[in-house]
Amino acid sequence: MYNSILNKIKEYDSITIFRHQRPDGDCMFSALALHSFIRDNFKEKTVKIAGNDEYDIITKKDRISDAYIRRSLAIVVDTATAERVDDNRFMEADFIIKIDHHPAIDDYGDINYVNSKAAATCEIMADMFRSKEFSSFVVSKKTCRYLYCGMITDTLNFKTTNTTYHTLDTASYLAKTGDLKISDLVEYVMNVDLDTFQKLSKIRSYFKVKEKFGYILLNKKQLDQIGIGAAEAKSHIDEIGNIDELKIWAFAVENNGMYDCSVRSKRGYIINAICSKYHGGGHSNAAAVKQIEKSSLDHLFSELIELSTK
Ligand SMILES: [Mn+2]
Repeated sequence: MYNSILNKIKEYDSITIFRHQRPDGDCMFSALALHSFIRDNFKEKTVKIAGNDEYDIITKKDRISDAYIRRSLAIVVDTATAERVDDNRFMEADFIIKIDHHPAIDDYGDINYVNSKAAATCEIMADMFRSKEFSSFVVSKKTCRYLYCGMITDTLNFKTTNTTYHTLDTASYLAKTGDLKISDLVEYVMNVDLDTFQKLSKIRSYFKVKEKFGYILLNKKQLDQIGIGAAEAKSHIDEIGNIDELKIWAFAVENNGMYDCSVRSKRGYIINAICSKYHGGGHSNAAAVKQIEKSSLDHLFSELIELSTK
């Protein structure tokens, strides 16, 4: 696998890195890490990052012509399905490599490097960079920093259910190789500003509990009153993620007259199967659905409430 990926990177002069819509930290930082790795080791190649949606603390998007993409090797990171890719021109690339840690429901790559046991795409990418096959290449401090930042965003600083010995071993490798200032990086990706903190206080006042299921549901009017966008509000689901009594929790927002909802759960409470009934998906303990009717959202919540009692 590593050799076939490496050979493709060697083969192409033009590389385009793609990521998913509304990128999170793991997605953004794995794209940046790959970009920096290719820059450091293949100076004669051009490498660009596609995608229009921004990630709040750091973003990079290049203007890329159709012709460039057609002659490119496309490497798509952290994206489970083809329809989630931010910029569907990736399908026109000459060759496609998928690198991801979501359950493999869509093998849209010509090479699919998927490890759903990894806590983050950055963890997989670090595996590749430290492999025997890649051993003659430089893994710079900057690359290590990006990978570490991606890992802490997806694992909430190493506390999600998918954090393993291997996750920490990878983090340790990155900390050593990159000479990382760990607390500075945690501050950089995890701190919130005062305005956000005050909005979060208002958001928390909408928190409700049914059985062992806790949720926040905000309609358009409530979002406007708080002064926060639907996607941004929902990204704060981890605010309700540390409650002893709860097995499952969700954050739903009205968005264009429909509802988007993120769901999280404790180990043993498998939620992606339920979310997939509503055309959503994700990991066993972190999943989401998008653009469903209020009545479907009510059904989803009933299923989650029932599961939470088991
Ligand atoms: Mn991820």
